[in-house]
Amino acid sequence: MEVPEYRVRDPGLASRGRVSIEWAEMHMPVLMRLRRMYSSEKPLEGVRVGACLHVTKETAVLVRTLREWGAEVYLAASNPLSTQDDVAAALAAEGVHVYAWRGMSGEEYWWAIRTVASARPQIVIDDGGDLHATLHRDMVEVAKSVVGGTEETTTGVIRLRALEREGRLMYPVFAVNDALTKFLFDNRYGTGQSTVDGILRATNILIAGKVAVVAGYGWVGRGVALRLRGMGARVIVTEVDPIRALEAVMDGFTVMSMEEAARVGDIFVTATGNINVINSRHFKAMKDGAILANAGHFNVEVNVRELEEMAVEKRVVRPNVTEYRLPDGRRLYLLAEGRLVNLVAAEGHPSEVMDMSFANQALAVLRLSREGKKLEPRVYRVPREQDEMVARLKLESMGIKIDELTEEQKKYLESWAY
Ligand code: XFA
Repeated sequence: MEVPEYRVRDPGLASRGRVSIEWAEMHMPVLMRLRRMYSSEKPLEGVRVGACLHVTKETAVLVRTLREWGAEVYLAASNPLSTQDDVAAALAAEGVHVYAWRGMSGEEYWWAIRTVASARPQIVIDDGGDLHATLHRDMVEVAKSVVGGTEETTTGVIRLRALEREGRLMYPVFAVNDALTKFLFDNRYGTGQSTVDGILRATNILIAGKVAVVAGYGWVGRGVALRLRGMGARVIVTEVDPIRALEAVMDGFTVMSMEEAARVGDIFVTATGNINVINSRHFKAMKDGAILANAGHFNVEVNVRELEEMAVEKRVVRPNVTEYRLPDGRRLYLLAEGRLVNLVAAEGHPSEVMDMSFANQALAVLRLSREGKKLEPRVYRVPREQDEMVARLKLESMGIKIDELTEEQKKYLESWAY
């Protein structure tokens, strides 16, 4: 197979992409600090890194860091629609082997992943597990020479744990997703903010004084509820788990069933990870003008099919806002067709949270290059020290100093440990 140096939409977009990457660098201080810390050592000299990631300005900051450390990087898109074409062009112009453009076909998507795999990477970074799966399914000879890998998402980690259980995992993988400095921050603060951002960009409404209903009080729900409250909404939380519901009450939110909340809410945000959370029973009870947005699982939390069936009329009133008129004349407004409002109507996670995810990625890659050969083919959590290092560097970047235990305090704690 003829392997091109790179394949992108339009190499002419490179200069715009460079400016965009520099903007992300300004807001990713941990990754930039790590880049400088190991740049003279060149710890990845001669290492081929194969990556399957959303090709965004933030990913570019990670890729530039790995290259600064000496790596040769091969990069495929981890989703056919998430590529920022100007960023891809900038990376190609810098010598990254990038195979990604927005709107790739399914066939092109898998071609790009196979192309990255056929470069025989020693280290593999993935977001969603498609590159790991391709290596294990179709390119076993290449997988044999992989020293180790990382995985960015929950879905990918689940797929890798299944491989591990079946005894088929061929190299050690760090589950970057499970790092505290990753999932606690991107779900709560990344999705929390970008969801509100998406609602604002789509609707341009005033949040203050509105009754907002947040379905689900997991990390995403907590973040969304916190931010909506911060902007002056009266926030109602709905939950199925009694412990989480109680937490929401004690955090000062009003808790009730969706049945009740449906009658009083102005804005509804789903963040449960489940299906059919808002359905025809609720549509029947909602106020004229109610706004519906999803921050949870793809497009299944709001039952769009039932809304379509109930409606007598439907029209797009603004980008990402669809009005559904019900038989009694009430109008409901669905944002982003029920898909993830923070991706469709805003820009996903802010760079500052990707900073911590990708600092964990970079440190996991460094760890694999040093100790990968000694590790069993298992799924590993990132070590606590790494998590703490990322948090410390983030604090330092913000100019925040924290206390340290004295020797006396350490002894005191240890003496009570038994
Ligand atoms: C696109 C990401 C997905 C972009 C890219 C361009 C724009 C907006 C699709 C993505 C993920 Cl599925 O990036 C977002 Cl204009 N991200 C991650 C992200 N989010 N994820 C919110 O931002 C986390 C997640 C999601 C959606 C976990 C599980 C399921 C779905 C990659 C990225 N984001 C930063 C983009 N800043 C411009 O680099």
